Amino acid sequence: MSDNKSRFLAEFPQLVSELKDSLANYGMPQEAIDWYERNLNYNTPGGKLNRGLSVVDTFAILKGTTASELPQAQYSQLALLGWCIELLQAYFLVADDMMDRSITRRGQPCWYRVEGVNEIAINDAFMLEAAIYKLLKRHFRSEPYYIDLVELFHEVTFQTELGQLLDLITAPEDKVDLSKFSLDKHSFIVIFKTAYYSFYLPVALAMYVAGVSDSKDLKQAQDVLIPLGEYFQIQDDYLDCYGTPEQIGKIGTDIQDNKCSWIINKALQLASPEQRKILDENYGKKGTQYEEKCKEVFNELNIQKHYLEYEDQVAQQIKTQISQVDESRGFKQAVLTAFFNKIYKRSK
Ligand code: GPP
Ligand code: MG
Ligand code: MG
Ligand code: MG
Repeated sequence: MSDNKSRFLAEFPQLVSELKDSLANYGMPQEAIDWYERNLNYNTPGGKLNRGLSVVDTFAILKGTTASELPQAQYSQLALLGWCIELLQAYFLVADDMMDRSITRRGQPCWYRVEGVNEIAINDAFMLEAAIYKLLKRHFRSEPYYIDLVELFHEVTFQTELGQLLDLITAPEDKVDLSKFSLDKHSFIVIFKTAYYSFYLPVALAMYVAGVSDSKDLKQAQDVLIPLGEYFQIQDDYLDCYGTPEQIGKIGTDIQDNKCSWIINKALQLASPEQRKILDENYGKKGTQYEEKCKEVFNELNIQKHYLEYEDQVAQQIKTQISQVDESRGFKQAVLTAFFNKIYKRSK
């Protein structure tokens, strides 16, 4: 593991301990405190941690230094914000896995499938979200930008919920109608369900702390990070179909779940009437035999080649956009390039 990641991980136990203390202060019995601890540890730290690490990295770039050179107290403050995004992500994933009926996440059973958890996972998701505001209050209440941080988390959470709503109602379980899908609708869904919280949020948080938060700069950041986040979710859609569970830590569910994913939208653009008929008859049905039929059509259509073309084209466009960013007020192109490099051609 990189030093970067292990230093970040080393901050987490302290936060768990503070959150446990806050339950103890309400007089909660030990078994509830233990449950919360297990919820936090099972669902928060096991991922790639890209979102959390990016808060620290972005701040360092804005200050013209590196994460490893930040003094410990400052590092801890930034890492705390990073962990708040990871808590937001944990909250979303626990809930999303129930809604998507997923089996595994990060190479282990989804939380709701753990023995004895079941629907308690709903409340556990709420409590992961609540942890964000407990920690922000405790660590940032006296900062002039405290309310900006709180409002940003609220806004981005709502945007994600809007995206999730559209993701779900576009994929009804009982009524498959591929004519409801389109690449435009896909774009809206993924920008809202993924791009704001995964890409704009970490950068905007670091910008507030660094004092580089002119509305023009927040907009410049957003204008690049949203297409970058859209690209990231298209990678997620692609890997759902073509990644192995060992690679991605989860078993793809999009085809059987009738999801409006990039893959099916691309296939619909390219399919012959015969291929379209096969997709109409097999997409969104429970059963691997139906899923396999869809995958055969995707292979005939050479979806993988179209994905690589899309990737080249979007990479060019994002690089051009980054090169046009105005650095005169202290925002830096390098923040965006670092993000781009983290995800370009990812396979997990
Ligand atoms: C990812 O979609 C979207 C989210 C994790 C946002 C969930 C939002 C909520 C308000 C619960 P996905 O289902 O494609 O992700 P994955 O493939 O990781 O399951
Ligand atoms: Mg899911
Ligand atoms: Mg989902
Ligand atoms: Mg997915």
